[in-house]
Amino acid sequence: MKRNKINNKVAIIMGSKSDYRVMHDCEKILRTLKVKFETKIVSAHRTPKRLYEFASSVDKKGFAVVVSGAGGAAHLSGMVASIASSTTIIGVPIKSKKSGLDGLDACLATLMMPPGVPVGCVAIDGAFNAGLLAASIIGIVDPKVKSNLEKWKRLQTNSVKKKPK
Ligand code: RP5
Repeated sequence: MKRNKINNKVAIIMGSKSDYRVMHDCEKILRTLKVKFETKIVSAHRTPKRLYEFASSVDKKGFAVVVSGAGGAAHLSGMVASIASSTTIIGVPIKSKKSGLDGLDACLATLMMPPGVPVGCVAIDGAFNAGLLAASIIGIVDPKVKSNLEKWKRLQTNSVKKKPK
């Protein structure tokens, strides 16, 4: 299929509404950097048909990156990576209150992908950094996003005082 447009959007997905308290951080930084995004609940275990439909069309809908957050037995990022054709998947392991494993379960499930099915994994509850990473990927094809990210980093650097008092 010949493409006449550049993929420059981010899809933010999460396994449950309860993950939004973390994934909201990704929305915040993408909004700041003026990156286009859409947010959805897609569950690997509870909505497998929705997962398949989402992941199989993500590339042709113009998404360059999927930021995918899930807790517990977090299969979401890996399943999206297994179905999507070329979109980059950044997984956010979420500390689920129900599992009692402090997010280590989701971290290992997101990280330990077999060769050939890559998922980039940020820290537990690291949705903010996932947004920054997504923006840096979009910045490769979108000069405005690249310059917004550069400016944001300069401001961050300038905000660090030299002395503690
Ligand atoms: C995972 O189970 C979700 O990603 C969430 O982190 C966790 C708990 O989900 P809820 O029971 O709060 O819906 O699938």
